[in-house]
Amino acid sequence: MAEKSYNADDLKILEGLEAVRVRPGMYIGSTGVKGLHHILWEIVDNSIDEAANGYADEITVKLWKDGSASVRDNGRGMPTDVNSKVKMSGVEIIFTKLHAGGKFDNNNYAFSGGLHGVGASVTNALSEWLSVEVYRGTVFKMDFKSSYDKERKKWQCGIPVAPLQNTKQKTAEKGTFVRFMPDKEVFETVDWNYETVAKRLRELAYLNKGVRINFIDERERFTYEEEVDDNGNAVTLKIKQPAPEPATFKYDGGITDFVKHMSEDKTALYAQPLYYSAIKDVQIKGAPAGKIKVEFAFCHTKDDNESLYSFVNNISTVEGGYHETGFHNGLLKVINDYSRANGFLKAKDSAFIADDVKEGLTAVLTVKMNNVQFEGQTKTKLGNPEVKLPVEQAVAEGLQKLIAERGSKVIFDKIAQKAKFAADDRIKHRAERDVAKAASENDGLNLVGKLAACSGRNPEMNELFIVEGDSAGGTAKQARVRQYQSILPLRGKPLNVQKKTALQALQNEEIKTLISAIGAGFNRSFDVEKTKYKKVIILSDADQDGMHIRCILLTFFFKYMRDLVNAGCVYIGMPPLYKVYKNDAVEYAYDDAELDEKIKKIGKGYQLQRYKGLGEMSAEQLWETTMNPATRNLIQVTIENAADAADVIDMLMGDKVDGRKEFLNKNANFNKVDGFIDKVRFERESAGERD
Ligand code: 0RA
Repeated sequence: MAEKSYNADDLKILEGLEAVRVRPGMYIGSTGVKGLHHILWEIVDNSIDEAANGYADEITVKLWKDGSASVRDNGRGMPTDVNSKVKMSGVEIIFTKLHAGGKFDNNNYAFSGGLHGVGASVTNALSEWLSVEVYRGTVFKMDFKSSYDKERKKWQCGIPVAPLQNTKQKTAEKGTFVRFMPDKEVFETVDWNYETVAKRLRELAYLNKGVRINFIDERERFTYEEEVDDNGNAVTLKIKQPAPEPATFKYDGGITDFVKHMSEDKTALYAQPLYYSAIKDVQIKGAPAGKIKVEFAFCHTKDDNESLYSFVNNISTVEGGYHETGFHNGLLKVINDYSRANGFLKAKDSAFIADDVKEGLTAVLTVKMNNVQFEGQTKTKLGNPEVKLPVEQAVAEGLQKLIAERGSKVIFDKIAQKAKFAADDRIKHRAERDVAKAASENDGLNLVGKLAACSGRNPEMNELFIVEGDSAGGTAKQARVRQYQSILPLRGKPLNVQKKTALQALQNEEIKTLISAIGAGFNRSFDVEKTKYKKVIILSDADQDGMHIRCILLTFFFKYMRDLVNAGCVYIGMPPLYKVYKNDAVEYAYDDAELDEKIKKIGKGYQLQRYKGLGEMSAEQLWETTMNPATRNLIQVTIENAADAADVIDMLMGDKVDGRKEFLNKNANFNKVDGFIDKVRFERESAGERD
């Protein structure tokens, strides 16, 4: 791409940073762990834009010991010249003015990272400090700081310590380095999650072929063990764990490599994924005529399910949207035409429906465009209807070109054959829906002796606890408030539905019971409006088995009751890991960090109990720590967590021992539930009458 002339005069200026400090949620969604990572993505996105437009090919993200994070790229370096209107350097504008940057005039970059897109200034506003270095012949430096101005009763955030300084120190390097310390006063947690960062960086590397992305995590990590000293007192040992090795992500095959990776554990019907990319015109309502870049890669596997990862401007659109519809339409149209022309569909056969061509489809779809509208519960659904047609056209045109290529007939024959099997199966197995319906309706029959149902009939209020083990189930039954809490104890491990068909799943007793208990159907007939519980809470032990059970259940919900997850009705209960006590004083700790805090609170001579399972708790303790809405911790499951659950099972139970060890090391603290979920604490005025 030819360099466009660009300087600080092109940077647009909007409003001040206090607004961000006053209402962080407006800019970054939440101040939980998601919001925390959001301010890192803002910085990463800038470097990705620089790379996507051909100016940089290496990005390094580092998590420092002190809790700060940094992003380095080898691009052109942020503009260091002074904007003649505002008399500020480009760097200062980028970090102190909202929405500043080349992004919004669409001149400097063809397309750039969307949703995030609130700009690096938001990261600055929500950081204790931020420092920038630009390497352009010499090293330029600038520091920013946030503090509370007591006199003016106002946050001074992201204030330059001094103007951009040219240190005159010569450098052969090029690019930008940004390091910042998230503000502990803003965020509920400032604990970066290794997996979240690694997963996103890997994804970005797939989406930006050839770009090398390094990830270094230098933070110290500890685990705690209890021991009894010579005098019989409990002492807690703090044990330092090794930091993970630096990781590098670089994929010369881009999304084709992504598809290969996604189908690694599956049996592919053809070895090389199909790939195409095209640029189409698009006319978004209320915006000037524009372009949309459509890129996709896919293969078919022997799986029943579709796994489609779609992205808009590098942002994962978990909830789908019009680009996915366009993709499916294009694929369906071409496969239908091909199948008619090549005898896979006879004159008497009706055309395939989308589900038929989706079976076993493993695909990545990415679009890049301007004027994106994100919708949905988690703002991960593409809401621009105008996108559907150009995507459909790009896909149809791409597949037709691929069909015309030598050797590809074998592949399309396999796709058509697979669709035909799926269609036949669909027609034969209408029965499935009837079975599911029956399972939903015969609650009285199925549940005797298993479910301790609540007496209340208000789904808004009602909670279903799915409890690991009969004995913990018994304790939970004693602990509950009968009026609105139901207990479903699980005997052993539920069926892992990942590799099972819907019909096989329905033959499993535990699963039937679960479907009956929730009472809203199953799979395609699932209707979230009918759920008897607005909170379905998974309660398992804080160990590997417990994690496995949790993942199996999440996989089930993801696959067969996805709308229940989408509606935010699925939760993970968090039993405490420790009890710290002395005489009558009792404190519970839900993770290791909290343990330190609670030990300090109780003081010298404390005793420590580490809970190994729910079964070790009395009904009173279980109520107080895990079930009482006023005091418990619940984690609301997001669709992303549920989607990840199947991968976690593969890792835990599969034969790749190395992956498992690594995963367990990184997630040693099981109670943090795979890390990346916002913790919610519920308050309710009255907890109700207990049994
Ligand atoms: C706009 C123009 C120029 C560079 C950048 C943006 C730029 C921004 C970031 C943010 C992180 N890394 C970055 N790298 C580059 C070019 C300015 C010029 O050529 O004068």
